Amino acid sequence: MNHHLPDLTVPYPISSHQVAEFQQHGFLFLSQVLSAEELDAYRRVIDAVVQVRTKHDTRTLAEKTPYEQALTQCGHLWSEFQEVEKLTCSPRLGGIARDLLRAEQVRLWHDQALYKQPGGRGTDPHIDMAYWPMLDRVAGTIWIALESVTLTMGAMQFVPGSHRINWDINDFTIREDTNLMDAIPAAFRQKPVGFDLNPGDATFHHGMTVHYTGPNHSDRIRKGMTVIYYPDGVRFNAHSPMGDHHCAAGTPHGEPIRTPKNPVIA
Ligand SMILES: O=C(O)CCC(=O)C(=O)O
Repeated sequence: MNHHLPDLTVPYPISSHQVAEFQQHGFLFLSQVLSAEELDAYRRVIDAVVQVRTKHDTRTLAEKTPYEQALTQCGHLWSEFQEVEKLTCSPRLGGIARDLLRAEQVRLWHDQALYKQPGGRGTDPHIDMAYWPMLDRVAGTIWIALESVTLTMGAMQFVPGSHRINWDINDFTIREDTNLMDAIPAAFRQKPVGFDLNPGDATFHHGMTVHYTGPNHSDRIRKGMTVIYYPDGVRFNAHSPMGDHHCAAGTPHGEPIRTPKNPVIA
């Protein structure tokens, strides 16, 4: 790969109104985080690295596991591909996370490209924090549409205010329970909200927000690129079922997660 890649140093401005909206609902729509030119350059990069990661997998959709039928997941791309590092570790994306999470500084948890094949299953309702061994439940994900992503092809949907539900995130069933929507306490049952995204549009959601997608009813791959950030100082939970997560390797219980895999981004 030898693409010319735009620098993403110019900040994406976040207003105090947007911060308040994110804090209230647990997610936010962000129009044109990447310009058409920027998006085009990085979409080529992500397409290429997903191809590298998946080229030996010749299975049909039907032959894949139920999880894989929902998502082709290629994670931790930034540490393997310098071109992706320019996106994942960019001040622009990190700055959005820092501002919305009201952090002094944010660190990287990890990135992942999430492609949903034509006919692919919906992504089951879940909360991300159940997959991360963090004592402090503050982190968020930016989800960038690499092409047009409509609700009928599996755009993200969020339950407003659900980030305030006090789940026992160390309970295994929170991760495995595909009926998480039914487990939402009555006081938090709100109609999910989703967005049709143009290329370069994004959403940002809190790690405690319940979210999911419908199936990909289109004949095109639904292409999303995601990056997870957390405020510097968030501490490691060694007692989490995810306590062996390699992104926190070597961190003692209760200490801030600051490994070489978690550079300060913004
Ligand atoms: O892309 C998807 O379908 C799911 C993504 C997701 O759950 C996330 O980024 O937290």
